[in-house]
Amino acid sequence: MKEKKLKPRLHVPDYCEVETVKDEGGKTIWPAPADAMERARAFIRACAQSGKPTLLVPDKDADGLSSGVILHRTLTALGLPTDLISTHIVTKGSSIHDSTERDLMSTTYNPSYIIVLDQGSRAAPRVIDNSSTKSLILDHHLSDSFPEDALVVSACHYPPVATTSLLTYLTCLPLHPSPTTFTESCAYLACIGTHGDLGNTLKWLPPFPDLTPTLKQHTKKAINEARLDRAPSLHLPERPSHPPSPSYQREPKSTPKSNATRTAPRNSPPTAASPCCASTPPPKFTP
Ligand SMILES: [Mn+2]
Repeated sequence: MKEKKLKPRLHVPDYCEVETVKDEGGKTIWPAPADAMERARAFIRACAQSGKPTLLVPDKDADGLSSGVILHRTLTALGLPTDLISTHIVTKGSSIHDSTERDLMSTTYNPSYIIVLDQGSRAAPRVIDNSSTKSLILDHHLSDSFPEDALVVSACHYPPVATTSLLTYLTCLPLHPSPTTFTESCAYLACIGTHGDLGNTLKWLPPFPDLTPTLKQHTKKAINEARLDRAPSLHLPERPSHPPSPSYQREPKSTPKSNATRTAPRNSPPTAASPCCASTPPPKFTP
């Protein structure tokens, strides 16, 4: 009597198949408000032209590291010498808001510009205690509170919520003198970061950009292997000639294989409104 046998096949919507937020003119706002992205571009341009010490603070997972590399390549393409760009990886178990990290970032690098990527946010004092340091935050973790005096571009309220690497890629794209060259050198990073956070079943439907050529060139297999290894090919910018230490690719000894906190996010596709931003154990980089 019941329709058990005739049950229609359920359509499981893809991550991208959600209602988008529209502006007053009915135009989709994605991956973040256009004016905020323009302000970020102005920040990045000014930073590149400043000739001053710049600090990148990416999260230590595939999404964060991919974002960092995209930004590093953008800044250097716009003329900032590589020796002026440093990268700080937050100590395991700490956040950028901890006083030890704030002191480290301030005293070790004394940056004029600081760009925080994929770290999550909360209400906090300035990113570092230096009133002349300019701060930019690119993120997609759900938050309405941010450090003081920072320029914030967040994708968190604009479904399908973009990853930070995708947000960074789309923010940087118009800045490049040669968009084709930029796409060739950075689109795969947006793919690695995005698959790292959202899983490898993502269909890349609009408003996500069509990165079919990139996914054909690098293959989903290569991209997924890279993100599962926490992007071992993503050398941090300041040490491009040094391959990651073996510990970068190994599970920490204390992490059992069945650890649910690690495996669950991989098997449970996140929703567009609530992206998976599961943190993974940090790579062993010493800045
Ligand atoms: Mn992320």
